[in-house]
Amino acid sequence: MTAGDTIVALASPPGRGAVGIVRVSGPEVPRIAAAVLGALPEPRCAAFAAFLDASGQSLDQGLALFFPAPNSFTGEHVLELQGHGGPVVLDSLVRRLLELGCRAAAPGEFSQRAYLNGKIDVAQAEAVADLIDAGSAAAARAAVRSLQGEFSARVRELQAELTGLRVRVEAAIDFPDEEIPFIEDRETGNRLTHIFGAFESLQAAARRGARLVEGLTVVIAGLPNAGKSSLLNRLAGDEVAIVSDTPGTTRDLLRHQVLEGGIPLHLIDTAGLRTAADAVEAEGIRRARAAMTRAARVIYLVDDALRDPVQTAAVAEEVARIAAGVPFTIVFNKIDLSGGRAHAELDARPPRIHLSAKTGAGVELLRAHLRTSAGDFSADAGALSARRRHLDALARAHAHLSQADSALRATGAAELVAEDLRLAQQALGEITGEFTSEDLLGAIFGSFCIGK
Ligand SMILES: Nc1nc2c(ncn2[C@@H]2O[C@H](COP(=O)(O)OP(=O)(O)O)[C@@H](O)[C@H]2O)c(=O)[nH]1
Ligand SMILES: [Mg+2]
Repeated sequence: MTAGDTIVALASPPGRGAVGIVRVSGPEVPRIAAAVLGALPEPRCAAFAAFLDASGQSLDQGLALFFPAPNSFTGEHVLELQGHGGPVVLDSLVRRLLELGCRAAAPGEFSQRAYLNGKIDVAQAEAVADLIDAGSAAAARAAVRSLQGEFSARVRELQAELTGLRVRVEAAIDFPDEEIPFIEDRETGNRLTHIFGAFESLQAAARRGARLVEGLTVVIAGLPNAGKSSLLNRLAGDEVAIVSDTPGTTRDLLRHQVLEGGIPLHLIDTAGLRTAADAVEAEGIRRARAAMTRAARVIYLVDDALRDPVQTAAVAEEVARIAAGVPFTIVFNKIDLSGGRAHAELDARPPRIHLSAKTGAGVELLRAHLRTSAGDFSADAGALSARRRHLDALARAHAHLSQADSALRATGAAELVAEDLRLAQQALGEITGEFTSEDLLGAIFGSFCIGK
């Protein structure tokens, strides 16, 4: 249990509600409970009581719950008061608790104490925040999985396997003359291969989870006047972008978020890709290309009414230019002018969709295509809620593993292998908080809301 002060905060959202909850945590809870309730309630039993001010007058009445340390969310003594959910009533209750010696909790301080007392690790604390902020049912399920420790458990399994391997490798360093664990034997390589496999499946699950939370960036690109801004407006269901038949109208990146199948899609409309008329347009085109390389999908728009060779060449050039691994969809727009039929060729490489941004014909085909391709990772199969921070740590650990692997193959130098394995393990430890710096912890918990 942390010997510290006793903190108080409103645990329910501010504003009016049927019930408002005030949470108190810390060593002074028994004294404070006795003062505000007249007596300390039985552990873990709901007690109906009046909440008293300094002169013994009732501020409110409601339920009181006492969770003695260490069996509470924070691991400290916790008191929960459930009163009527009016801002004035709750404010006077919180002020009474401050008067009794509590301190107002900082953002995320309850979770931070839970972490310090070994109740949850950092990844689980983050999952609490992600669950509260979940924007879709799939994101919420992923957060619950991480909260229940699935993500942390898989990180720890990997840690344990790395430890086993390090023991072997370090024995080879410490007892070079002994016949025991020989670094270059097949067993070491096998274990490393096995760890790689486990690693990649965890990375994939974390990546899917991060996408559920962060959403996907879909960039709309193409030649000027192809109808990119019209398509953005159509998908947004709103006049987000200026549509004009003057080429070069859109110069800056324009962003708009929509939900498709519960996944946030960040649509980006870009400047038309052509030889720029001026410096501003050139910068717009540079930004458009940069956005394309980072996109989860690029929608490349072509004017179906203009079946000219320039356009065909431009498409081929962009397909070649785009970063490998960025999925690409070609959309043939303006079928109302060309007389084309709204349809999708999803098996083509890249997939093609024929539509009209102006009339809306075929736009549902594009929406469905975006939903399915987003669904590839949102299918929720084992997605674990994860953040950028986790993905970065996993990527660093993976890089160290690869280095260990090549050191093993190339030189068999046990010292190099050992050091990379140690660094891989340390990067993994950052996820659960084992090797996380104080500053990083402060930043993580500080981003939570008060009362959490
Ligand atoms: N007939 C027809 N015109 C369209 C369609 N989509 C866009 N346009 C027109 O094409 C011109 C350029 O559209 P805009 O969305 O500004 O293209 P951008 O330069 O790619 O952003 C405008 O005059 C639009 O009204 C479409 O599906 N059918
Ligand atoms: Mg435009």
